[in-house]
Amino acid sequence: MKDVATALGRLEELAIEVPSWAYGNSGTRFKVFSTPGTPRTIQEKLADAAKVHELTGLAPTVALHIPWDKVEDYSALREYAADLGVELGTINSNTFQDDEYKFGSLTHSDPAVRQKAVDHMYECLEVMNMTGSQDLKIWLADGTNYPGQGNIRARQDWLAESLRKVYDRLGEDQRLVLEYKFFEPAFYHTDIPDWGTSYVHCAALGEKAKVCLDTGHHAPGTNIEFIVAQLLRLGKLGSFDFNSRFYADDDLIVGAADPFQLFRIMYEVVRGGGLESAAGVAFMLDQCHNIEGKIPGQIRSVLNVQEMTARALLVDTTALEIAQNEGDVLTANGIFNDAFYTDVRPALAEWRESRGLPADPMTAFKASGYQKKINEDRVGGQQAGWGA
Ligand code: PSV
Ligand code: MN
Repeated sequence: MKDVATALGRLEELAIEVPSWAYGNSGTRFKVFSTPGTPRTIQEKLADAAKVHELTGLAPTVALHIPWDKVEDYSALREYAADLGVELGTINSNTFQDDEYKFGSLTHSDPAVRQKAVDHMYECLEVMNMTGSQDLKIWLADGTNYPGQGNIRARQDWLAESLRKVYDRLGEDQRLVLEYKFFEPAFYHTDIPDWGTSYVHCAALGEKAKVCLDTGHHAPGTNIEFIVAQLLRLGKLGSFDFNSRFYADDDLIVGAADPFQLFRIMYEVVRGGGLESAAGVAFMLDQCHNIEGKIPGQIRSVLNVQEMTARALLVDTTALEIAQNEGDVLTANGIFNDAFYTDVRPALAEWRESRGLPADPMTAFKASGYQKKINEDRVGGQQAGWGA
């Protein structure tokens, strides 16, 4: 195995973007529980996100969702974030909550609806110009529920046409990241169901279009690390939306359901050069905290990504390659697993302390009194939720 200190040295390169919506209330179609201290405004969401960064040193940027986080003055919001010690990150578009989008947005058969969705993307690009954000994330709820309901072939053409309009407006340093999901809210067919479809559109668009891989958007049993390896190989892995799932798009804490899967994904990231900034892979969370504390939920999430990255960095790649080339199946498997089973938590605690961070950010959050303070301060008003 590689030396722990050398491996941890590379962790400096890891930054994980947190989503503004993780700090708001969320739930299932059965119930949304409200929680004391939940932010009422984007400014309060940013304050909570800044706390996560302050205690972990891992989350310097915050993704916004438009229109959920719409404000009058984005330059002021940018400064507000900077004063808190964070920056505004990816702008997530939203073409799934307007009545006109019932049968699709960028893929709708009606050109007027497609144009409305394109105009929303233009609005997001303008927001990006003011926030200094690099990425426009597009996830579409588009699809159909019944065979025959829509022209699945024509919808691909409309999608390509709409995406082209958006792509052509990107600024020099801006990118479009296209997220795929094989089901929900449409159940018969989804217009961007898989990485291949996303890749096909991104390849046609050009260099500034990349694939967004949301770890919750695959069928059970899908080998996600293979997709990571392939997209890195093609230079098309733009970003991750990290979360974890037992059944579907559960949006649970990344690494909670299957830490070994997260380790395997991070191993492919490391191997494919995805940790290096030149690779341009943005690591983001896309999660909801329905029953657990939201801020500690986010702290635990970024720590999980860091921990599995640290373990991935421990893999003795030289020995592994030799075993692989010799066809020594069990030695290769053993080398891989040795890294996964290594407890890096004490080394990570030391690593944090050496950087002036709390050894245990979860305990530090509890001791900080921050939750008590926001519970007392944030009384009245409308708590933020999925849609506000
Ligand atoms: C859709 O399930 C998704 O993963 C997209 O990224 C959305 O923007 C996000 O969830 C909303 O939570
Ligand atoms: Mn997502």
